[in-house]
Amino acid sequence: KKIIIATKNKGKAAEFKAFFNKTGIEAYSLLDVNNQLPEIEETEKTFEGNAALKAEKIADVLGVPVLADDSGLIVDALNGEPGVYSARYAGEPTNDQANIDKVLEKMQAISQEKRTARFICVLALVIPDSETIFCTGYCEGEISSEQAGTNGFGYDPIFIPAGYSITLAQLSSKEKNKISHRSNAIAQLEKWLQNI
Ligand code: ITT
Repeated sequence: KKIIIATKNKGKAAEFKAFFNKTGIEAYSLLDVNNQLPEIEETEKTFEGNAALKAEKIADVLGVPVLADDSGLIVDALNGEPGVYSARYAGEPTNDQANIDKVLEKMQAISQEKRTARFICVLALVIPDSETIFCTGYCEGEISSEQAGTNGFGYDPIFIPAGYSITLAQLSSKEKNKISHRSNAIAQLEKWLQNI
């Protein structure tokens, strides 16, 4: 059994591999596949739309089961920003440090109790000749006043999960994977994976 994870994001790929390692399914990301694959522009305005777009385009070309992840950070005090634009909040190509700096700067004047935020992960699973399956996971927390930690990727250094006093980037990957939006979404997907 084999699945392609339609991502070029190293951090995501590592988290999916850690999960699929525990199953009988071999997982490859787009960083491992060297076929001529289409460049996918994320043109949709929803996480579901972009996840479906990524999974369906790659499945069309490869004809095998494909899983795509569209995820992001939703900050209440920023009216839901960076949201679907999380990867390119400070411009393209993705620059995690510039994205972090932009969030911290915009939130400079906001007190700690108003810094609530959540990560969302929407997964789209395409198995050839069946309908696309969607699962959504969340991780609640707040934005720290300063960045801390070097583990993980993206906004992990400024996200303190609810019930913790350190950032996701200060947790081990094992600890992050117990509580993350991605592992929450993957848990809901598990029952569908037997159809692969
Ligand atoms: P692919 O489309 O190739 O999968 P991407 O990075 O462009 O990679 P998204 O469009 O889904 O993926 O953007 C997600 C962004 O949200 C990502 O670049 C991070 O900045 C942020 N993000 C998502 N999950 C995260 C996590 O677990 N920890 C920290 N930041 C995360």
